[in-house]
Amino acid sequence: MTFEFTKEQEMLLKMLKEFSANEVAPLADELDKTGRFPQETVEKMAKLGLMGLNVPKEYGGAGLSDVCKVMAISEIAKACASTAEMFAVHLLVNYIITKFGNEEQKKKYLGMACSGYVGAFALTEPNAGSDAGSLQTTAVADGDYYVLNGSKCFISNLGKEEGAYAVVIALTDRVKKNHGGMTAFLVDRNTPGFVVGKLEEKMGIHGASVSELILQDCRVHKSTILGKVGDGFKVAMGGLDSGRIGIAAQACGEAEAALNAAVEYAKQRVQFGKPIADKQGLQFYLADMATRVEAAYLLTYKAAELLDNKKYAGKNASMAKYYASETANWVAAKALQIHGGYGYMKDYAIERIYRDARILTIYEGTSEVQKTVISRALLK
Ligand code: COS
Repeated sequence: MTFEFTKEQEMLLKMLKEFSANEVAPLADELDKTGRFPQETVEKMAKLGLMGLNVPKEYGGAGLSDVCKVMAISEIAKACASTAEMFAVHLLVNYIITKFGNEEQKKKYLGMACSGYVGAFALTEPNAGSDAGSLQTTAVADGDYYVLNGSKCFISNLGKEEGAYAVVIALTDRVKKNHGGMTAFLVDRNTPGFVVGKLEEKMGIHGASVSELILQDCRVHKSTILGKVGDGFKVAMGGLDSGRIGIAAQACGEAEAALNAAVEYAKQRVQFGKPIADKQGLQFYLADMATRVEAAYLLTYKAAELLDNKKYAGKNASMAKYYASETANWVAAKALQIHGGYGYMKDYAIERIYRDARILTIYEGTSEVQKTVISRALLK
């Protein structure tokens, strides 16, 4: 184990910091206010190779590790949570296609991913959130085709125009139902019957597109199956082992942004004749915040390294996601407190960071689901 980045990773970090500062941060406030999707950023990220960061080189990607993924998502998240959310979900879909896709699927979809076509992951349904095993969308075989019917909700990276393809989990066997009866499909957005429904209005991450997906007699060829028939739950859960590390990285970046904002504010805000940073009570807040941020990063990098070394990473991914997302919320709340009344106003970035952080303990598995995964791994 090493706590140092390699020379190549240091170069990547430098590029990421410049890109985040020059291209991502300047849009954060505007995306929050307008709720528009940052398409121009996606295109710039594709040119830099970021949209294919975790795609193997033979499919046109950068072929970088999960550790590099953590670096990339957290750097973007420091500048803009909405952009980081788009990126984290896109890299999750890349991971699923790389791990479970056949040659033809990899060539087509990973190629699209690298050139900036954003991917979506459609698991959640109105009655299947934490209990992902109870989904009801069906895929009925009809010769060489399957006909998909059902409705998915809260699907990230699916919006008015964005979201070119989605990994859709559906029931192919209603008798086996639950886990063994599910299959994953890789569905093009332009397939008839693939209908993007209501675009959600959210508390935070306004620039990230989150929509309903309605499948109405959506007929897909059997060649769209990802992995094997009946493996859908494993595809989803296996994908989330990596996806949760991505959200943990996003949480680390957002937590660090909140900490940095608090440090800056505490140094320049004068009360009782001195900067408020002189108050020991406040210094102790900052010390606790910084310690938790550091711990969140270490957990996240550890989980990523396990995945890179092809070891079981599910428990550590859940630990990282649980701790980092709770930390981002705790640190953002403390940072807002340090800003006092100004922190509650939209003039300061901490107001947005605080709202953006709230989703982190919920999506890609709530904190309670992460604790279930961790405790099951301990007790099995
Ligand atoms: N990788 C591969 N397979 C896995 C797996 C993983 N990480 N996790 C579970 N499985 C397999 C299990 O081994 C089991 O296989 P067998 O039936 O062959 O034994 C099967 O999947 C069912 O697992 P389990 O019994 O743990 O399923 P549960 O229904 O109890 O669900 C939780 C477990 C709650 C952990 C799961 O439903 C979950 O993660 N829910 C949250 C979903 C989520 O994150 N949604 C967000 C979507 S993106 S915003």
